[in-house]
Amino acid sequence: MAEPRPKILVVDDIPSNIHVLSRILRDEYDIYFATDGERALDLVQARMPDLVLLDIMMPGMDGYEVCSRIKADPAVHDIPVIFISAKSEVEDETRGLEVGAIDFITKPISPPIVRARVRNHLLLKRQTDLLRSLSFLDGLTGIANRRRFDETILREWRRCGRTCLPLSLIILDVDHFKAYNDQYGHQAGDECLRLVAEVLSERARRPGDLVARYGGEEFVCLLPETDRAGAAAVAESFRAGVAERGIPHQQSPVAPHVTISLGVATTVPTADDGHEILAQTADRLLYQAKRAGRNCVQD
Ligand code: GH3
Ligand code: MG
Ligand code: MG
Ligand code: MG
Repeated sequence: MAEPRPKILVVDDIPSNIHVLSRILRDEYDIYFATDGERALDLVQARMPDLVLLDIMMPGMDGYEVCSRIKADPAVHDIPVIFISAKSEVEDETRGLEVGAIDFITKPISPPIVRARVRNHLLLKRQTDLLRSLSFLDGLTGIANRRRFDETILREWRRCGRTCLPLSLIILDVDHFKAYNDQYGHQAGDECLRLVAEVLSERARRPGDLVARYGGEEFVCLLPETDRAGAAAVAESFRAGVAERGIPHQQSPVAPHVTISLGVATTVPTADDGHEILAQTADRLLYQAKRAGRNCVQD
């Protein structure tokens, strides 16, 4: 699939300046424009451009203020801003870079330089985005990693606390996985973990559900706005799904195929508790599931 064309927001109070920049860039990029700061901030939120070309001197909110506000908002602060301004003193450029711009181009502009700088910054942005997304993925299974989970549970704990809705957590662990590795080898063990991750991902389908590798052969599933019965049903579906996958495990005393044990915790977050209570409870119930003979859910 072809990559979508990058989106560039051009902000300048003088329409002819916007026109010039648009002519230089429109063959390669989708151009949006705004003639004042307020409108620019609205468009940044609504269009999520890949880059902003920003004038400084504008009536009302000036470019420095627009840039500061973009950089103060975590939802959009990664969008690179390049100032394009007739202001050319050292102090102007310094201030622009200090409020968070990635570059500073002085008017009158040179079209090839604008094109080249825009291209370079977009390339850098794409590489940064790619690295960030990889930093949240587990290298073995391709699902979310512990870092993504830690970040998400913090956010969901606060959000469900505000809305007084239950938050559920499933922790699960592959049964007798040491014996599996010993019998089939470490590579087959890795493949087994990939298959388990696949089953879990197929079965946690609500938007907002997060399946992650917690470490080793343990996985977690965070279920926002899900009560105890709902979470227990998802856990049972995980258990059945892994068993039905029928991954042979001859050494397992539980069944001739790979099985998992699961603990499920549900709570409506309060300000008094930390989110750790969820993992502690789910972990304790997982341990009980192991003691109860494995291949089962405890909630
Ligand atoms: P239980 O049913 O009580 O969970 O027994 P178990 O054998 O699964 O538990 P134990 O904690 O003793 O063993 C976990 C094993 O998981 C040991 C470790 O080598 C293996 N393991 C952890 N991470 C990986 C991995 O990324 N790949 C592979 N192949 N094995 C892993
Ligand atoms: Mg101006
Ligand atoms: Mg384990
Ligand atoms: Mg295990």
